[in-house]
Amino acid sequence: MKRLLITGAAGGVGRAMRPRLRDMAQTLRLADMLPITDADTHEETVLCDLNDAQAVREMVRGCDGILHLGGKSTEGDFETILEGNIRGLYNLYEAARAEGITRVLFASSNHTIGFYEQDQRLKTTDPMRPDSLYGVSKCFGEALASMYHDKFGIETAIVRIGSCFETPANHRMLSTWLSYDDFADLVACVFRAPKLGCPVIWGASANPAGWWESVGAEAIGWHPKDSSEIFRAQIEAMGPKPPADDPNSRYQGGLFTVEPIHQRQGGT
Ligand code: NAI
Ligand code: 15L
Repeated sequence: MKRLLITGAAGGVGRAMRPRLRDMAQTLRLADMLPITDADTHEETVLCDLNDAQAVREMVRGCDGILHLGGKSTEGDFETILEGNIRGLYNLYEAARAEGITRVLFASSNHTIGFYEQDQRLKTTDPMRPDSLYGVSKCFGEALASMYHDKFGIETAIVRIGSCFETPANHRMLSTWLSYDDFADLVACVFRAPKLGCPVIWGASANPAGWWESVGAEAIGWHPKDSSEIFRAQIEAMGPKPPADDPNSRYQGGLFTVEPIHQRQGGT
């Protein structure tokens, strides 16, 4: 691939992906609303707010694929989510359509299904049960990706990421953890597959404590290798698992299920 666009490249996952995706493309185009000042020679940077349609069009121009990580990544007020995750995603797909880009990896989230309880085992075809406005925005994103596939043939890997961090941080993440290496392998499989379609993929490592049926990515050759179990002793040493009625033990989405509806401070 000549040029791979990474949106949200200033964020945690974006920073972790940059070195791991070094050989995915001749050039990595790193985009974010925050400046990135440490670009390497094979990288170029673009400052872009996803809410700005014209800027998004320029951001995607000349790219061969899009790893879409940008947007509000936790619960927030509706306007912020509207700008980054709803209008922002619409702007991204419209720009991709106009510029002839046909493959995207969309970083969706486990918060599309966060109100399922932790003793439930889910398939990607189970109905959504979002736990937050953030989760609802990812449901919108999944629907938008599906429509752009059916109507315009743009292929998207809809990856419902669990918890993509260096290490799991609590008991819940022993079930949801996605290692950076497994995610980078998935990105490679998505952009190298001869045919992708628009699958929903559980973005989790091979965690024995996992809740999600591993479907959707076998066809493109992705088999996660890491396991959260190597961190179990460390997590258990931090303290006991919260009681069964604690949201972090009861619901797959954990504490997002008890987030209030936030109001934007200081007007719009
Ligand atoms: P992050 O919050 O560290 O990074 C997101 C980046 O998007 C930030 O650099 C931010 O400046 C940028 N951004 C936010 N609004 C924007 C806008 N309107 N225009 C342009 N850029 C904007 O999040 P992280 O952890 O790196 O996650 C990356 C993606 O993966 C996000 O879409 C998140 O929702 C999704 N995800 C992450 C999970 C995780 O465990 N890290 C779990 C599930 C989903
Ligand atoms: C997400 O969707 C968030 O982006 C991330 O910050 C974590 O909260 C993750 O889910 C999680 O559920 O652990």
